[in-house]
Amino acid sequence: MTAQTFTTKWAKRLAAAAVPLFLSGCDMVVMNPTGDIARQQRDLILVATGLMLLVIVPVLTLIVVFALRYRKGKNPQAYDPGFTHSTRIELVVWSIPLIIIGILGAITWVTTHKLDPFRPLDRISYGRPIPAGTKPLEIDVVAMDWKWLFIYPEQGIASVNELALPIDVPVTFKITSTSQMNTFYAPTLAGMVYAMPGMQSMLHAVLNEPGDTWGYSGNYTGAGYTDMRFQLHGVDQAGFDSWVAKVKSSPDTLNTERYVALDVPSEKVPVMHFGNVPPDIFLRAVNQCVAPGAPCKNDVMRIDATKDGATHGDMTMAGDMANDAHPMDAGH
Ligand SMILES: [Cu+2]
Repeated sequence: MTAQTFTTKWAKRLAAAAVPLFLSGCDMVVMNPTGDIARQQRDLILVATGLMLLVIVPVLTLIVVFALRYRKGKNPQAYDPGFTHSTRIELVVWSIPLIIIGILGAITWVTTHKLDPFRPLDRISYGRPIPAGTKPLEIDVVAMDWKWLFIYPEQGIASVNELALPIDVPVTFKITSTSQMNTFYAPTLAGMVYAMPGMQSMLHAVLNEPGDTWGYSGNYTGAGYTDMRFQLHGVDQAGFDSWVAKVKSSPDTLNTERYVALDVPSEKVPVMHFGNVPPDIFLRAVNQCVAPGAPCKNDVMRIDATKDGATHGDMTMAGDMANDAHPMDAGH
């Protein structure tokens, strides 16, 4: 095989391998968000990438330019073996990266706090502040092996592997897991937030456009992981009300026995609706005491604290975390 045909062959192979990259452009959900938080995260990705390209593009271009311009025999008068220092070059190679790092650092600092999942929203979307008196919708998320349980405490309903969100309504997700560490991730809505057993993490987000998409766990958790996905329905208020009514009409109740049975590892779980949910089920899920006889972690901790005679105060795990000035870090 000649060098020529070898190169051509590999060029063709590379081109063929690149085709799916372009075709897959239509489901790059991270780049096509429908929620304000995910949109700001997308913009952050674009700005950070753009700033880094300010270094990468000139460097890659200069590699080629230097190779062509200073190659042997091309430009003999430019050959300067005594060269050691140029203040101009030093200024350029130090100042530009420092400026870029400064800008990146400032943007990262601001957005890290602004897009903190624990921080309540201050707008519905760009230029649309949250109307005074708006109460966010609370949805409690429980990651199980291998399905997602969504509890709507105000509506008294729950669903499995199906999440309906009214558009332009701020949502407060309270998130936990029953056995493994998962991440709650709806790419069009917002970034990933850890779901951990015995703990509660949080996410404030809002969906701005109607439509059906999906979410999953960003953490691999074993056999049933691949099908541990949920449908995400973005609907208007009327659509949400009728969805709630539909779920409410289900005769199934998420009582203790039902919850314990649901928590048993299972795969490819279909969508389920529960028309009735005990109000304390999520608090018990976080404290891992839904099963009859299981001691609640918050109670155990309180008793332990009293036994020591220590003055730890009230160490409720789920109770007041939402209002904590220093909530447990969501990302670690
Ligand atoms: Cu943790």
